[in-house]
Amino acid sequence: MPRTTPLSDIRNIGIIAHVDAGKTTTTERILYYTGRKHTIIDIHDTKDLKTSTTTDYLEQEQKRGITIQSAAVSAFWRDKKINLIDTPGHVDFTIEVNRSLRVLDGAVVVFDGVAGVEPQSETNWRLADNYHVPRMCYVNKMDRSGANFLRCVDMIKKRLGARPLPVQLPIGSEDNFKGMIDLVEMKALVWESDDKDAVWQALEITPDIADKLKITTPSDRAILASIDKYRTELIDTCLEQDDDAMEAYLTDGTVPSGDVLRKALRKGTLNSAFTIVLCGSSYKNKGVQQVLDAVVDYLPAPTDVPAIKTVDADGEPIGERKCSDDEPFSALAFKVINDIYGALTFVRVYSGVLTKGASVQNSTRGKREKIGRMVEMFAKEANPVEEARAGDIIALVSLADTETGDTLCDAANPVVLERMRFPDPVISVSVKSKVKAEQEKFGTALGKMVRADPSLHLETDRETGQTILRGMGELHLEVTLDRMRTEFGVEGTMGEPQVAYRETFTKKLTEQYIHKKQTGGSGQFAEVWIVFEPLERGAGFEFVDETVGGSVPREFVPSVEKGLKIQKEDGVLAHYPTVDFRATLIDGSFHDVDSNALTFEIAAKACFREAIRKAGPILLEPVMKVETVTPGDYLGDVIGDINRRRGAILDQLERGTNIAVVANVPLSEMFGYIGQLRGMTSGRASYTMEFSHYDPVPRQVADDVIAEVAKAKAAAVG
Ligand SMILES: Nc1nc2c(ncn2[C@@H]2O[C@H](COP(=O)(O)OP(=O)(O)OP(=O)(O)O)[C@@H](O)[C@H]2O)c(=O)[nH]1
Ligand SMILES: [Mg+2]
Repeated sequence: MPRTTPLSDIRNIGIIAHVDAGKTTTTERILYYTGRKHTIIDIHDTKDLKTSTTTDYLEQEQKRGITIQSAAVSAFWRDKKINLIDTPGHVDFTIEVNRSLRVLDGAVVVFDGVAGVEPQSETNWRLADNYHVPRMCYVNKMDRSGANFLRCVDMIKKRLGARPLPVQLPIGSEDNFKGMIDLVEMKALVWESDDKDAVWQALEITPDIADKLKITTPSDRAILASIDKYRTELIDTCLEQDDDAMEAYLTDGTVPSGDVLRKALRKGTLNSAFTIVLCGSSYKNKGVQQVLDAVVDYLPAPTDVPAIKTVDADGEPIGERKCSDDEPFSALAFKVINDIYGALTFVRVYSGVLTKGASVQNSTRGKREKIGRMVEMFAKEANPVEEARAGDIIALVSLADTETGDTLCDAANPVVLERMRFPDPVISVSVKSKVKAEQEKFGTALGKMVRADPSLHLETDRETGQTILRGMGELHLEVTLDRMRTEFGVEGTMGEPQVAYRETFTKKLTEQYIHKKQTGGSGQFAEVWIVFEPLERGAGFEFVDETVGGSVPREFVPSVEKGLKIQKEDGVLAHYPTVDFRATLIDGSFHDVDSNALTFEIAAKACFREAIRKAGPILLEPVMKVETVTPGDYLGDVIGDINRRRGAILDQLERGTNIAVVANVPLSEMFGYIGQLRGMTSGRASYTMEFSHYDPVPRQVADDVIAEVAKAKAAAVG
């Protein structure tokens, strides 16, 4: 079967933003205007579960009016195929943005025209930077009271450190938002009404345009008075991208045509020289078609982005795979979900062609996978396909061994593609089945949830036997348990949320340990010398082998590493994992008969236990970056409360008519914050938080934590 859509006609894009900026609302309109559906469902109409938007189809999404999992849809616009992923804005589900950006070629960043750049817009922007994803900005909600386009553009410059380039200017705002000036074609696009089928007129821009369109607010009039200034900025910026146009302009003043400008805007967007900014109101159905035009005109096709890197076993880049049907097959699994059809593994094909029935290599795990059913997903709907080609995003049904982040490839031409990075969970709860007899079913369901979400971790507390689920936040854990009810029919209960503390070394030291046992005829023997030293925060754990002359036989070195890896999970202070240190095996000895993998593992474990006790162990706690948005009247109370929570105020920013207080606060002090904040501000303040870093816990507090843990363990065991 030949290719049906040329690669240059494909746009794989994501919609990313802070919570509630209007991503799903915009996606819903995109599906409507591209003819993929015939009605529009609004977020606030789904709470009774009778209807849902296309992408927020989970019960939990409908009820809460938020997106929880990213959903893929596709549509055609001007003969281009747009594969679009609607992502969640809530920080608890940041993994969904992370993995989407990993496989997408471009992104539309949506902003709330009133709030401007919010914390998650910033976090997602940085993620897109990390993955080098070209993007464009869309200032939505221009109809809301307090909307201010230019303030938002300014925040994009200051808070995101970007170079925003408006290609549109709003005509009016709030109730009187009428449309936008198209600075490329120099036309005023004016909508007749808010109706979804209302059409716009493209009017000439005349000096009396503000009067003609009945724009009375002074700031809105000022924008229309500055059209020439923004048009000049647009032309100048475009000329930087196009030498010929620049020359023509300098020689005889030739003003670049719309086509020349669009070409330059595309080039500048692809090389991230600037970020174009559009405006609109998705809810009032104004500007969405223009967003689609911009996606087609400016965002990259799969062939416009650099070829995907291939890596060695340590993750170091060693080569690349071009996006082409003629290269050997390679794809990255970026998401696994449990569906009525079974496990669905979403893959982005980077090169080659995959056909149904093929046998491919999972090069990450060294396993073969047989490709059975292949489907193209449209939100929750699965449409069978026979083949997938470079640039496609599809789902594979019921793979045996493939997990998120794995590479699938042609077995004759194996490669491993650049890996994905996952956020570390910071909060944990104990979970169990509500019905005792269903413990096993509950465990299976939990296993499936964790497999689908790499930002969840599951472990068993060695002493109490409790099942501990770690995640990104309270909402994340709550939603996970609730989804197990709706998706697997099992009900669970959860304990109080706990902070995921860590332990670490503060001193460097060398420790020797000899493991020796004589039982009857056979014995056990292993000796290790290990240097332990603290590393900087966030470094995790490093193991280095510096033995010479076979003092520890080569085949037993991995056992030493394994022993340390197991033992470090159970810290000496309060059983939390030990992090940020290096262990260097420098020497040891063995016995021809009595030494084996197990004896070296045991010796390493004991060596670690002895060492950390002497190494001045301390407790680390997750510190969150908290942003509280409050009306000015309550500022003093909000700050006082943050101080009481051991918070450090970092900044105060204007946020429309409100003030945003930015602070670092230990996670352990944030439980119950929302209730307190609402009480203090008559419900008028809100906050968001995300993990920032780990810091040492102050002595007094650490003593309490350690005592608490000991007490809880004693109670659970007893
Ligand atoms: N006034 C106004 N409201 C809007 C606009 N776009 C979206 N909204 C409203 O904002 C709320 C949030 O919209 P969503 O589309 O769910 O936002 P989202 O970005 O998908 O949110 P998450 O997925 O939870 O991060 C809903 O109540 C929408 O009706 C707009 O252009 N104007
Ligand atoms: Mg959404």
